[in-house]
Formats: sequence, C-alpha cells, structure tokens
Amino acid sequence: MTTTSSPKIVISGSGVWTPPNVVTNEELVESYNAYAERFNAAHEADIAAGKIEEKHLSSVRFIEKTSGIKARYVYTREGILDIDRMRPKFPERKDEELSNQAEIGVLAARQAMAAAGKTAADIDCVIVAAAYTQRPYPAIAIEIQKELGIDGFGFDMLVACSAATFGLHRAYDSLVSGSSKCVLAVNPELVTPQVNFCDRDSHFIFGDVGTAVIMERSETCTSPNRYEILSTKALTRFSNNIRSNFGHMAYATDAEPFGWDKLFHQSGRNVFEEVSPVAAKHIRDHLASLDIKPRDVSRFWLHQANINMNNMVIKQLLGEDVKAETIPTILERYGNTASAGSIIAFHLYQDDLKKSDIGVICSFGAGYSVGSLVLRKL
Ligand code: CO8
Repeated sequence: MTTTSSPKIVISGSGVWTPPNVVTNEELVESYNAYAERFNAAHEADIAAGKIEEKHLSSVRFIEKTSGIKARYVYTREGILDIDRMRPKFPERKDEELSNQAEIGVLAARQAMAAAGKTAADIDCVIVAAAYTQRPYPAIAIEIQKELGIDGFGFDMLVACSAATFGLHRAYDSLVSGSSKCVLAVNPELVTPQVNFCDRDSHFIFGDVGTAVIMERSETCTSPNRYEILSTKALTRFSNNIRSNFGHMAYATDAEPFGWDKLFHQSGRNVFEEVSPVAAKHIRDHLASLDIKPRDVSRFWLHQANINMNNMVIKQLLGEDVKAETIPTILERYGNTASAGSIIAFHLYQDDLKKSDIGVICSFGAGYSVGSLVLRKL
C-alpha cells in the first residue's frame, strides 16, 4: 500500500466513450432461446437418450433480478443476435489502420484530456489497462500514444476486472517516483468478442466501452475538478472461478483455439460468495489505514458486475441504511464492462460532491483481484 506524503497526486480529468449501439435483455433472450430451441430440436434423440444435455431457456426476469442488467452498449450489433453466428462480426483491419481498441481508447482519451485541460505535449506516459488486448504487440498503448502525438512511453497491462484500478495504481507510482509527470490511463474494454453468446449463464453479462483518466502531480494541475489520491491498495488471490484460456499456446497445443473454455466462463455463484466479503474487508482495511470510517465516505464507485454483489459489499461495510447516491450503479444501461465499470460510475456520478468529500474507487473480480483508490475532492 502507498500513502500520501509529498508529492500530491491528482486525478484531473476522465472520459467515457459509449458505443452508439444497444442490445436489450429482451433481444438477447429472444435470440438465445431461438438458438437453444433449434439446438434441442436438432438433438432430440440424443437428449432423450441422455447423451446430450438439453439447453434450458434464458429469461429476462432472471437476468434483471440476479444481475441488475437491463441492456448493454456494444461496439457492433452485427452477428450478436444472429442465431447462425452468436458472436459479433468485425471486419479485420489492416496493419496500417487504427486498431479497434486504439480507436475507442483515443475517443475516451480525448475527452479526459479536454476535461483535464491537457494537450499531448503535457503527457509523457500512456497506460492501457484492460481485460483483453486484441494483439500482444505492438502495444495498444503505443498505438494510442502515436495517434495522439504523445512523447514518452506507453505499455499495456491485463488484470481482468481490476485492470483499470491497477492501471491507476501504476500511474500513481510513476508520478510519485518522478518517472512520469502526467499519465493518460486508458481502458478500451472491447469485451463482446470474448462473450459466449451460446452460454445461458453468461450471455447477458457484458458490454463494450472505452474509459480514460488523466493523473498528474498537483503542481501541474489546472483543472477545476480534481481529486487528490490519498492512497492506493491492491490484493490478488489465485482462483479458477473466472477464467479464459484464450491465448497463443493454442497454436502449439493443437487445442481448438475457439473452444468454449477459450471464452469467458465463470462459476458465478462462487465468485459472488467468495469475492464480496474479500472486497468489503479490503475497502474497510484500506479506509482504516487512513483513519477514515466507511460512514465518512460520500461515494463508493464500485466495480459494476452485479447489483446484488455491490449491495452485499455495501451492507457489510455500512449496514442496511444506505442512500442510493452513495453507491451509484450503471449496470442497467452498461452491463458489466470488465474493468471499466467503476471508472464509468466515477465519471458519471461525481458532480454533486463538495470540497473535502471522500470517495472510493474499487474493482473486484477475476484473478481474484481487488484494487482501490481513496480520493479526496479538492
Ligand atoms: N436465465 C434463466 N436461468 C438462468 C440463466 C438465465 N440466463 N442463467 C442461469 N440460470 C439458472 C442457472 O442454471 C441455475 O439453475 P439451477 O439452480 O437449476 O442450477 C439458476 O438459474 C441459478 O443460477 P446461479 O446460482 O448461477 O444464479 P446467481 O443468482 O448466482 O446469478 C450471476 C448468476 C448473475 C452470474 C451471478 O452469480 C453473478 O453475477 N455473480 C458475480 C459474478 C461476477 O462478478 N463475475 C465477475 C465477472 S468477470 C469481470 O467482471 C471481468 C472479467 C473479464 C471480462 C470478460 C469479458 C468477456
């Protein structure tokens, strides 16, 4: 854990690029159920003989009740609802063209730079932190760096659900150490290409988004809207309960490179039960290390995977009587956007905060991983 001494480090701007396309629960369930019914009809004899398991139908009511998700934004709708495809369709781009992730990263980055009053010349480090990068190299961060005309260095990092907070931790550390003076941290969460839309348990969970944050030393900050970072804290504990086996080894193992285990899959109930108490304890310990009581926090910008999970975390921290504005949710509209959810919540739900108000950004999920930042509005 790192705590403030000097220099003072601030978040001075944020940006969210929201895709123009929406897929509702009703649409997803309709296409999944058509796919499942066709599958069951085609395999009727094998299902009757117990050789194949019948595909049970999905339900809008189940999705809303268990997750809080009503719709999600997607980079493209094409292919997702097509029962002959059941995955999005992206035209492959040439090496000379901007990659999809760099494109959405740049769109979010420009917003964050405008909010912070920064030009490319002010920034010297670009961190791309996400659940996936669409290629291993050259880094998406370096492509974004080139597109924006930034001197300095950039790198990509993957920490699944906690990539965004862990990326902000690296930004904070490099600013404290002096290895950079202004960091652009970007989360181009293009996750729908890894969703198994044929899997009833997870077909409804994810949406796409791009988020970005500018972090700098307070002496260079000109933004009227700034948050001092009081402290950062990270925790990881290995678990196979959320996993994707997609990777370069498939070429050598002769495994099916796009088999179901290569897509997102999880044991959602176990994740729910195991991660919620760990996240609550992590936040409580982090605040205690700063002598702050959970009740003194004006806003918790939590990871956005599941509304019941967030309610459970907050109940463990604050008890029953909690105002809705204390834990904003964006799940209804955005779904789970991998690591970007807490940053979307931070970006959209902060205007009413007053000077000296305390807020916590916290992510939790695959790894397992938990990452938090305690902020004070300046
Ligand atoms: N419709 C109807 N019924 C369903 C459906 C459906 N769509 N799906 C499952 N059911 C059934 C189940 O089969 C089960 O039936 P049965 O009792 O007969 O076995 C029953 O409903 C209950 O199932 P669950 O116990 O699984 O239901 P839960 O109440 O646990 O809810 C959730 C399921 C919503 C998945 C819930 O467990 C959850 O959200 N858990 C938290 C998971 C979490 O936070 N995961 C982190 C996500 S990972 C992340 O944030 C980033 C990872 C990297 C990005 C990846 C991008 C692709």
